Amino acid sequence: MKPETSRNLERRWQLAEVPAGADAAAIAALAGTAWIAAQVPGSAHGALLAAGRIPDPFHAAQEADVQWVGDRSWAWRTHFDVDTLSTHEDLVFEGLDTWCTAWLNGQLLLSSDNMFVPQRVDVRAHLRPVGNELLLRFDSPLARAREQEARFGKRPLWNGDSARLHARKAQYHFGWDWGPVLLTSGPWRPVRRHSWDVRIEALDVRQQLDLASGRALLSLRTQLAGEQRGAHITHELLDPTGRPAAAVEASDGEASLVLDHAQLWWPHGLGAQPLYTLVTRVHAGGTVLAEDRRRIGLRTLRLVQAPVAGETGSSFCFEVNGRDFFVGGANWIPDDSLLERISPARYRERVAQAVAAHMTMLRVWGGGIYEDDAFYDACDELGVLVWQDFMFACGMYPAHESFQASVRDEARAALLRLRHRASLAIWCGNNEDYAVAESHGAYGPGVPADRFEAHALYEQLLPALCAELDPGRPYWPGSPYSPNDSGTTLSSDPTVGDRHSWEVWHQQMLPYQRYGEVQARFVSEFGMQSHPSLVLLEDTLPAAERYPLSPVLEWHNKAGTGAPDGARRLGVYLAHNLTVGPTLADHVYATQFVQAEAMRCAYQDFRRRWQSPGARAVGGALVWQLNDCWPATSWALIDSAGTPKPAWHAVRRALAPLAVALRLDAEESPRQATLAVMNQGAACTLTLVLRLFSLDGHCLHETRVDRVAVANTSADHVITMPECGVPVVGELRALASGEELARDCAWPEPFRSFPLHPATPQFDLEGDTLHIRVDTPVKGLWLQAPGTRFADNFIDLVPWAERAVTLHGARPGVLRWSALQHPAQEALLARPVTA
Ligand code: BMA
Repeated sequence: MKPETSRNLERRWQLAEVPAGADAAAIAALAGTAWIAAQVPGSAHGALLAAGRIPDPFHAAQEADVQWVGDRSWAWRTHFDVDTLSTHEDLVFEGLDTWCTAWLNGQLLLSSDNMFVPQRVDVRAHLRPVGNELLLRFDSPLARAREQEARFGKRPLWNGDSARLHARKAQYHFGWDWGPVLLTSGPWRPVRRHSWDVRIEALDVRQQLDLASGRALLSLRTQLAGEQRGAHITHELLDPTGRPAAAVEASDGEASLVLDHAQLWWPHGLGAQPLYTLVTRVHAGGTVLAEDRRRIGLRTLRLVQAPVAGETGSSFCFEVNGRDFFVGGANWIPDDSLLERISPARYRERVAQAVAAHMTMLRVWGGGIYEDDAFYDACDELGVLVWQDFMFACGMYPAHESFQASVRDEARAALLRLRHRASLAIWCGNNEDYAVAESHGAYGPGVPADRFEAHALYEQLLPALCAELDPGRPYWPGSPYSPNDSGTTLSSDPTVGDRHSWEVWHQQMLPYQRYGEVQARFVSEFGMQSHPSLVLLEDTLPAAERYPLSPVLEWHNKAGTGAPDGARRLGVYLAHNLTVGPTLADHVYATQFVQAEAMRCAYQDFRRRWQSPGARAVGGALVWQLNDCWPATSWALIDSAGTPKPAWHAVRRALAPLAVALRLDAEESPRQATLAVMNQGAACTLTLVLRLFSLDGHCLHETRVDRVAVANTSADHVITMPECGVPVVGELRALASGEELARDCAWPEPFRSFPLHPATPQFDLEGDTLHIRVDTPVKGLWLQAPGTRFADNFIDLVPWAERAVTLHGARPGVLRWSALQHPAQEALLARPVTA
């Protein structure tokens, strides 16, 4: 018997347009000139773009010019030779997007219709030593989805063409309220040749961890395929430094490993992320025939739904290794419309940006994909929990027999691939499908269950599969979802389950200052739009379109159902809060300002309600959305060029292990100041310093109070302030042993009603540190310089209190800065060196 080998077929691929339904013979008969070079993994759009056959759909409004690509059928081909043959010669297609027929040397191999289901075909009988031809035909996804829709019925949905509900294809490809319509097709994940006599078909690793003794018990079940006579299985566990920690031989595929002094895996901020490597080998006659290596983290995780002291309902909190914590995080969408472009380095960079903003959870949203391994690797390594939706979003999906069979295969594949991941925290049935059903009277109190067919997926099929294949992990039917045992609750119940708080932006468009009123036990979505960076917009918009509300700028804001209304909603938030200047730069700053302020309020007010043990009123908050898939005006904190917006800095400050929030009550008399302290860490004594300034920069008042910040709590300290007689800017700092640990400022609002004095900030660069001083209060100082990253940014400043910012990357000679009521301008930093 021979060891298995696996080779990606990634070379010599070509692409050609073919008539709908073309068979292998028709494809083989195409002229050589019909073919262009293609990449696998890849998409037809990607190949056409590389060959210069289509314009860049992200530029200007060129999305419209490439729509024909999604209406056509595309053939892919490659040729390969083989040497010696094993008992089994498989072609493995890790992902085919979406309606695909495959032939090898003219022989039909498969037809598939679900991009999330990997396919494996034994092709031994069809192989020849040289010149094997593999052909794939991908049909127009829209045409095929519409055929299904005609057969099974049109259904209600939000976002995209209604036919998408019948396509097991990333739903955002059909267009979303932040993304273009790009109906890709192609082998989006690797195609490989797998030669084997025996292989590991499945490996189940279950852990029991005794936190008191530090002892871990791993129960391992291995399932093999192929010739098993004379084969035996061993498992070796390597510790996080790569040294052998334990080993065992399996009997009948079963084994267990015991590890004393287990090193625990933690979300970052709470502890380290040690990853053990489990190496499973199949041996025969002294040879290793097959091997599986996976990294696992040892930790317990619970979803806690317990009473909340003094309130109705129950909490929704995550607890790792017996320690509960406020989960600050974000929703994750695919980082590009063309999936093949998201490199492992890009995944890593994006997850690292979440970590740098102190986020501990990313929700892989149901309208995208079960993410690439590189994403979960980054989450495992950097300590980010993953809320994993199954891939359903914003619609009333069918649940007929063949659809369920396809979903079963897809869910099984996702479960088997991901269930060993330390980062994986929870499986979730769908995104907002209950809410869509509710809005159509198909779900809710007193409505018969069969009005909402897909509840069979979310309440039967998926939980049953999770219980079978990954029983240790929580399963949640939908996001949002409120358990409705009593039959009286809806998916927007703020006292139980998770909730999407869209009263701000969507629905009644509440002022963002009122986020505190639209809380929930776990706020799994909320958000505010802004433009991407000016640099990205200048890249995206033709010169004549670089002004506020230009048609092409609006093209890049997809928000709205039916007709886009993003610009209108954004306009309301701008008008309510600011006076906006006339240039595109002013508009970018203004939208980003409003988003940053909204996120500051939201994260602070949600986190304040973490409170104390037994009273975890809000267990976490995930912003809609972390990232973008193209240059867009959207709710993202980071634009599609990877540039963090001001809101990212606001979130970073609000989620810091120790954070403060300041609220000045302008209406009460005597005036009150609420000093909120959110402490994720150990108990500490803080000096809270509150200073009040007039808008023209005089310090009117200073108070210092010492308070103990109890470990893992959020607490409000209310103090009475003197009557100052004028509008004031407040600055709250938390000091420990003289060192500033956290800071927040409060301003008179709405901002547009309180003109600020013109400021002349002083910038001094000393090594990597930028020292900034102002003579009058400055709100939202935004610093930019090409190639430079600012450790802190979008900063509020009060007079003469210097702030120091560490710079990474290029040391700028010229700094571009803007601030509230201060349009973008430049400051010279270093005098040119003279001879
Ligand atoms: C949500 C998400 C997305 C959408 C976002 C913004 O609820 O689930 O469907 O993009 O709101 O509207």
